[in-house]
Amino acid sequence: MTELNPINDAVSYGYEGNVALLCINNPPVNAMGVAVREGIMHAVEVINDQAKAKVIVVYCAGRTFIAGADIREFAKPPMGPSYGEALSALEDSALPTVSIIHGTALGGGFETALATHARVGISGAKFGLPEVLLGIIPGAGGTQRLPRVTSIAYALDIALSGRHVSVEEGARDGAIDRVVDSGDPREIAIATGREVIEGNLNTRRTADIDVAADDAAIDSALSMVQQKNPHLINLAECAKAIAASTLPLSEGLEREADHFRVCMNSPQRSGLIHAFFGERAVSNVPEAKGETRKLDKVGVIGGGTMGSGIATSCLLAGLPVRMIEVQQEGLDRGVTTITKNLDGAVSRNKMTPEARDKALSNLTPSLAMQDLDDVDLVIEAVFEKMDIKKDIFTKLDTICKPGAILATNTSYLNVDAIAKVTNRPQDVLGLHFFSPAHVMRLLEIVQGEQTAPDVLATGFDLARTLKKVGVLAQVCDGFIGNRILGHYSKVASYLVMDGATPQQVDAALEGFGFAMGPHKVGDLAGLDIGYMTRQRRKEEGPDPKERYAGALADKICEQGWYGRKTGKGYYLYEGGAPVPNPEVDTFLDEVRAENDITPQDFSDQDIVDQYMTAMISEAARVVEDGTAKRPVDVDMVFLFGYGFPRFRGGPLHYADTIGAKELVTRIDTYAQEDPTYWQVPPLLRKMADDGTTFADLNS
Ligand code: 3H9
Repeated sequence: MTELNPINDAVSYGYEGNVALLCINNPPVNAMGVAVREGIMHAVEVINDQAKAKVIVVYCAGRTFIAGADIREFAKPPMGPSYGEALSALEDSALPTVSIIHGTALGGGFETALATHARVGISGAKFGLPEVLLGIIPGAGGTQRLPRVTSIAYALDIALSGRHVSVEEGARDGAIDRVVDSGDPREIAIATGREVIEGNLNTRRTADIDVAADDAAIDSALSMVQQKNPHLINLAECAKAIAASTLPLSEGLEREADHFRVCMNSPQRSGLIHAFFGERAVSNVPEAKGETRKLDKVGVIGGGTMGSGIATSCLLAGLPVRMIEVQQEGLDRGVTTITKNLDGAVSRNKMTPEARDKALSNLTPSLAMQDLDDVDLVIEAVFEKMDIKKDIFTKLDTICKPGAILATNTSYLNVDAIAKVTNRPQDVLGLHFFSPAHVMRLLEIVQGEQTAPDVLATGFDLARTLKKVGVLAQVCDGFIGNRILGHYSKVASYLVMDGATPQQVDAALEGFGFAMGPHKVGDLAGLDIGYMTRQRRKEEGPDPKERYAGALADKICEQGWYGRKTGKGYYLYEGGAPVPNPEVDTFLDEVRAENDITPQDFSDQDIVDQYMTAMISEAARVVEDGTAKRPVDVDMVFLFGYGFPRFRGGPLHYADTIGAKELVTRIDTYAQEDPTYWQVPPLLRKMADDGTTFADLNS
């Protein structure tokens, strides 16, 4: 095999007869950083100058073709040649250029392929323009060159969805010129080069292709993005850039650059990129690494919504599940729910009917807890009552084999108190799933006082197996997410008691970007859960100085109205869209009268500011006392478990956009009305004093 000559650390070139090879090798994903851009430019120049070849074939080493621009460079000042300069070198090369796609050619990677004169995909490879998912648009010619080789309508579909497309589909639509069977990218590069020389594969400059205008497709894309994602500015910018592809390429590229700049400068870009790296950062902790225990068979205790969702999630990942219930009726209900969940996956084309049948054959329902004697992991998902949980863990301690991991899915209760009833507290941890557990991607991995390191690492291993985002949390009432929720949800109640309506609070927060306001979420989750928690806290003796937030919700629950499942809550559910429940107004009048409250006016901005400041305050305390390891862990909990708008990056990323000083000023102002609830977290005060940010604490 001919040795390649390095241009720099990332790019090398060489010859196989008349075929010039241009190899990119920039692990792990061949991101197109400055060295790759520089290397491509120089290699194309050298190969053309040496005049030894008849074609240049670009391929990548490692697991994938170029997976995109190096996103980490976005935060730095521009360096080296631009993307446009590097890609023009390939497009304007006198020798024909061809790219060989394996793995995933994404963003700037696919744009590189579009700038070459032909594209060959290795079967199984994917391509796409996922830039919109990062808050930007394709900025290296993708909006101009993809319509040239396909059409405006197709380019809109690919660039606005960000979806990964099989090269087989691309070959049908013109994005890919040829698909070849699997093989080594270098061998395929050599064979493809020879095909070009022999005239068996046509090449042509993408820039020379004209684009047919399609105003109808552009108009419909613009109205679709406005309707579906009104918050995201980059989608419309992307559609407008694609509309410019009917211009000569150089003019179209200028338009693309203008639209790209708008997005690069937007806080949405920073929020979405924080989310991209944050999703990966949460498992980049020592606790997630190291030895793990075997995880071949799982037991789930409880066939309710939660237990069935957890079991579904495990079955979807190919894990055999033994599900335990105390009565046949509950067990049957659990099996029915799991079957429905899996049927739903089939109808959404997420799995085949055969895969569903195989998953169901992996489920063993049982009424005997003794049947958990051979599982590697048990996840208890029963009623939130400490006595019941203690009883179950006492039994598990005698039933389960040595080394089996015993997990509780409790949302609030003390994992250490549960672990203490066993003789193996080192094998116990919390695995807190979010409902519906087979859909929601968050898994809080709760470390008990005595949880063994390999048990914790196995928790992260489970998250990976279930394709979830595992976040480490320490024991406290509610862990990371529910503890913060418990704090800021009071503000939603105070705002309503003090003059806003539940609908106004919901609308203001939906305007901020939440898919649903807190009252709609409460109705959906079931108001009885919060009611029970408040009753429990009343028994434990609440802080007498703290203003009671549950007065209105209690009145609603006392009617037996628990939200959607009973047809009534803050809203009425009588088919169609929810409408405000008029009786809530009466309860609200009563609550205000009982508490001597004169209602005031709140603007939507007041509502968002108070709600977000409360969320950030408790989140700061959670970071300060170590319940969450870093601010980014809190952010990911909220993105993946609580419907926090992804484009805002998470509560603490958002906090940095406001600044600690302003947050402290706000809290001090709110505290004039209610000094018990509104207190400046010491961490926030310190950050305001020394001018630091939550981002500083992540690094
Ligand atoms: C773009 O191209 C803009 C252009 O239009 C030009 C504008 C001028 N940069 O996900 P993984 C890291 S925008 C830097 O775990 P997988 C990642 O953080 C870009 N780093 O692997 C991780 O690091 P660590 C458009 C990147 O096999 C490691 O690589 N492209 C980048 O599960 C492994 O990643 C995209 O949006 C990057 N672009 O999935 C594609 N990508 O080990 C983004 C990854 O330290 N990437 N890293 O945690 C992906 O979707 C997935 O990484 C991919 C591999 C599917 C490629």
